[in-house]
Amino acid sequence: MTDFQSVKTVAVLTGAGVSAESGVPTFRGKDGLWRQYRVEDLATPEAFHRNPALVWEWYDWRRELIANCQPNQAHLTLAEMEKALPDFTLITQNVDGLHRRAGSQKVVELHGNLWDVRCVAEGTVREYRRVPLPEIPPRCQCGALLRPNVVWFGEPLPAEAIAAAQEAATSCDLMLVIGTSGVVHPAASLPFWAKQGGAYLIEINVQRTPISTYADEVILGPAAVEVPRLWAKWRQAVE
Ligand code: BV8
Repeated sequence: MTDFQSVKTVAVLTGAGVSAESGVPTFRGKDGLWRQYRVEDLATPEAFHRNPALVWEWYDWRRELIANCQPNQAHLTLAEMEKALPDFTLITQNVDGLHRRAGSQKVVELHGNLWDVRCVAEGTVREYRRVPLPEIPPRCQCGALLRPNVVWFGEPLPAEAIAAAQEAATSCDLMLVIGTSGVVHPAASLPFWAKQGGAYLIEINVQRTPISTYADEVILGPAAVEVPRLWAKWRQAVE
């Protein structure tokens, strides 16, 4: 049982499962993300170099889908927790931007955000929310290709994001791990570092994962139900 009274610093790691009830398909679930492709085949610099139009078709499809999705009770509760708790860091692997739309301010986006684009020549990043894209692949004024400002397989995570995530994971008293299959590194090692740092580890997922083997508590259920339920218990315990 969690001793909420003694919790001072909280870190949360979310994956695609936290957005599932908003209608955003997960990566490795039965519905799979897109046609017959695997995320590992499309979300790579090589795939983009080989066929930028195909990779942008995938992102255009995801952007259009996500533009019509709303944050769910899990996103909204995490935004409420950030306001209520003195030291709270939300780390996400998701690129859908739903945590910010739910009102979370301090979000460490480990894998970037699919609403931002980056010029492959100049490296400049800007928000670009048009759906569907007027041209595929989109180009910068300089004429070079634009790419989604996300981290693809084989690419390093943004230095400041991974540093902030590691700092939060190794110094927190409690880490909540919500809706991740725990297979993509280095994000998947953050719960391990939290545990190593002495944190109490709670996992919320609809099924067990490699993280379940060392979590202190595994709550099996949908995030949109279990995150609000946990926060209600937490508030009651500290009142
Ligand atoms: C790097 C952005 C080095 C793009 C993504 C062998 C072993 C270990 C590692 C590797 C290896 N070979 C290669 C690697 C490294 C590789 C990696 O980890 N590969 C894996 C596949 C083995 N990692 C990398 O390449 C990373 N970079 O290592 O760089 C480096 C260093 C210096 C210089 C050069 C290089 C980059 C990884 C980032 C890849 N980008 N996304 C985009 O999204 O468009 S990853 C992609 O997977 C998403 O970000 C996603 O978030 C992430 C993880 O997936 P999950 O979020 O966990 O989603 P998933 O569908 O898997 O699971 C959903 C979960 O939710 C399930 O558990 C399900 O049960 C649960 N669920 C479902 N519904 C609900 C629910 N839970 C609660 N409620 C519900 N309703």
